[in-house]
Amino acid sequence: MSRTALRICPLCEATCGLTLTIEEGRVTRARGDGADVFSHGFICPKGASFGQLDADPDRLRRPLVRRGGRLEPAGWDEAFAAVEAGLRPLIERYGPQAAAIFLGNPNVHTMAGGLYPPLLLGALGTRNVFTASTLDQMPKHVSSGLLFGDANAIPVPDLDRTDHLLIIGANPLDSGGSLCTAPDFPGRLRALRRRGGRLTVVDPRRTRTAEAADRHLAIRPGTDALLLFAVVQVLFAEDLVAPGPVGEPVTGADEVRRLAADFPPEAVAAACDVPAEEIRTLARELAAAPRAVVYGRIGSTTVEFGTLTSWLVDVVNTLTGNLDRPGGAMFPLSATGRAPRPPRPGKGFALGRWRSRVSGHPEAKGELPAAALAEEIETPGEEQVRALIVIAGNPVLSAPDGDRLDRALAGLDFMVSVDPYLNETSRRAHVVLPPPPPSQSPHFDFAFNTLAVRNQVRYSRPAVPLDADRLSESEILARLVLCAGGHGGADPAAVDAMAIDAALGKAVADPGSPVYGRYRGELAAHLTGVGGDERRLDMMLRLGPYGDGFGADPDGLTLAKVLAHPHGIDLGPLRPQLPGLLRTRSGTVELCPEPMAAEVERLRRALGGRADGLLLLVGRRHLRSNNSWMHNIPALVGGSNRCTLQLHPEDAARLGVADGGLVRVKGDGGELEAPVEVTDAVRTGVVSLPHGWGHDRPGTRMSVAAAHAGVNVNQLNDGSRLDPLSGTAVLNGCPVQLTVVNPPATPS
Ligand SMILES: Nc1nc2c(c(=O)[nH]1)N[C@H]1C(S)=C(S)[C@@H](COP(=O)(O)OP(=O)(O)OC[C@H]3O[C@@H](n4cnc5c(=O)[nH]c(N)nc54)[C@H](O)[C@@H]3O)O[C@H]1N2
Ligand SMILES: Nc1nc2c(c(=O)[nH]1)N[C@H]1C(S)=C(S)[C@@H](COP(=O)(O)OP(=O)(O)OC[C@H]3O[C@@H](n4cnc5c(=O)[nH]c(N)nc54)[C@H](O)[C@@H]3O)O[C@H]1N2
Ligand code: SF4
Ligand SMILES: [Mo]
Repeated sequence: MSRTALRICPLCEATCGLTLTIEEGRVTRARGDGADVFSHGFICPKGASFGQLDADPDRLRRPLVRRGGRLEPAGWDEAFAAVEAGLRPLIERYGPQAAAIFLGNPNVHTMAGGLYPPLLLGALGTRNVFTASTLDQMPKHVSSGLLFGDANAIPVPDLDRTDHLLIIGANPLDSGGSLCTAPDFPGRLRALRRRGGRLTVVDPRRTRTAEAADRHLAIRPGTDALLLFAVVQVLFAEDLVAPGPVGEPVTGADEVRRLAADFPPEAVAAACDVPAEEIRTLARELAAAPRAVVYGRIGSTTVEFGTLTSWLVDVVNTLTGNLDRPGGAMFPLSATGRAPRPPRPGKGFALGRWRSRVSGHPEAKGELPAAALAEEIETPGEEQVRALIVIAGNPVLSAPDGDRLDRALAGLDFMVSVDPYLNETSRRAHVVLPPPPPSQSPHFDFAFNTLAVRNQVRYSRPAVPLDADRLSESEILARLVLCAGGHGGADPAAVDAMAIDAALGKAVADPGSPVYGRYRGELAAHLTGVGGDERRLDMMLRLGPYGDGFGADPDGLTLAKVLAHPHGIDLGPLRPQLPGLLRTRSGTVELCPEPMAAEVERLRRALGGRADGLLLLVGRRHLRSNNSWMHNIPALVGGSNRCTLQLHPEDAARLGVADGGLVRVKGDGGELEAPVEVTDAVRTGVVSLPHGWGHDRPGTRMSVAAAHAGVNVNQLNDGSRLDPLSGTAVLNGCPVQLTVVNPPATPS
């Protein structure tokens, strides 16, 4: 007997709707859901491998608990008892800072990850909060915090309506798009060009996205802030700034003009290795296009000037009149987000409210740099980190200097991992709590709906019933919250009940809320859903911008209504959100925030350029991979080795190495050996090695990945280079030296 079930794909930010074929409780096929209101049937090879990923025999089924040094299968009650017994005495003896948390990328891809980590942080009361964001998009949060007063107000390119898209350091044809949720990115870019629009890609590599563009600028890594400043300079110098950009209150444009004066195209061309005339043309085209937008991703954030570059992206969008305008950079309005309110000054965004203990790194958005986790564990003293909770993270491979972090983890008094795999990080845990596979989990995109190029809402219930010996990830995390607070024996439903009570309490006290003045107990009684997580979703939908307001708008959204539309509900194209969205103290878009002005000094020093001769390392992503955890699926790792060092033919000739030869790569933090792939897809002076590989540590249980181990690029990085305002690790544009181990792999 076979049946089908709908499921939103959790494997990348595109959030495609899938139709799963299910036979005897197993997913045997995954297709794109042609009726999905957002993805219209699109699917990629990762989504098509959903069944294999889901049924991977190496996925853990039962918790593991360390006994006498060995991780052994255990029951759930025993595992949670071990967590409480491991965690609580350390917190009681050494205080809340003794516990740290690391939240990895899949937390933004699971429903539980969107609901419980804030409660866990509350229960722990620690400032030692580390996430994948400081290996990724934190610079964008900081620039949004400074510009708009809200670190989560990230404008996305209005892909379907723009006439000119400038992509900086993103390769959505392989990544699926990021901080821009757009299923079928390739189709949307084709549509842009079909309607006469232009696509420019700035990337040191000729990526598949660059190949699909009208123009590709192979910039020198790490210099995009200079290029964007030159664009700004041209906009002002040639009087191309849109009159009254956005028509909304913007302050600080004159200061930006003064800062940009030092960066005309001729001054930055050599450092960027992009001709001045190209930069000038770019600025003119952006200004001339009826609707244009600049969009930056990993190559614009995990770099030396990440926050500055992220800021300049939106400065250009603002100065060309494209901020908050159809076809420009717009703010999505998610169904579980905050309902719009009338404009008024906000509290603004504060940076560095506290600092890390060892190196004094400033916090950003309540987080400390992931690159500083190892030293916080290693360095003795008051408030040393002794216990660590890792949820859906593999920092031993994803963060700088994994060997050091690996040793640090081994020295912890207690560590728990919530992870389906025994991998490079979870192997160090004292307790591993495995969530169920995606087919047995519900799905709602709390994070990506706030970044989607079209407003819509979709929810998937589990496609397959939860196995009797498993717990949902929501229950696992709720029980962790209880353990962290020393209430391990309590009913996990109490965690959701408390969260609902607190949120409704706030809503009924808010004069702007549709439930103002009502009784929260009465509202809670109206909530539907099979578990606490679904009831919380119902509440968020009903209080959200399209919600029924618990009866105030009978046509509004509820969980029941969303469930009645299994292919989703389209909520229309993005709509302008300014000035109501602003939370700055001035109530304006603060175009020249003080910390940015200070960063410009640092940028000016970079104009001199760096000592040449060194090669600069950048990363890359492959359509069939996803960070560190999809290398255990035969269908996704088959074919030739993908963990190769790409090198331009001229550099290869200079070094005397041929395709397939072996080189030793030396970075600030260490060295490794990798096979060379000679290709003119990377520019001269640049080499590229992907991340997420290096599956050769003992004690893991990922048999396929171990047979395709590759090397860990982050071993080249000692983690000392950070974008200072955001604490984000510099993962791109790092200098490396190559020596040839095995020169020409001449075919014999
Ligand atoms: N050099 C270099 N390094 C990089 C990057 C780069 O471009 N270059 N990119 C950075 C970026 S953008 C990111 S986001 C980070 C990612 O860094 P991490 O989040 O640390 O790494 P992932 O490889 O995504 O690991 C995800 C973990 O979650 C587990 N997992 C998978 N599904 C689930 C689930 O449903 N529930 C739970 N609880 N766990 C699950 C996996 O088994 C794995 O252990 O890496 C960063 N590191
Ligand atoms: N298939 C696949 N999809 C993924 C992932 C994956 O690992 N595999 N990871 C997911 C995650 S966690 C994220 S955050 C997103 C990331 O999504 P993207 O940012 O689109 O992904 P990347 O392919 O890393 O693209 C970054 C590009 O920046 C370029 N670059 C490097 N340095 C510089 C520089 O200094 N300047 C400029 N202009 N460009 C530079 C690189 O050559 C690369 O092409 O992808 C997500 N989707
Ligand atoms: S593009 Fe992303 S969301 Fe869509 S099927 Fe592929 S992995 Fe899944
Ligand atoms: Mo990421």
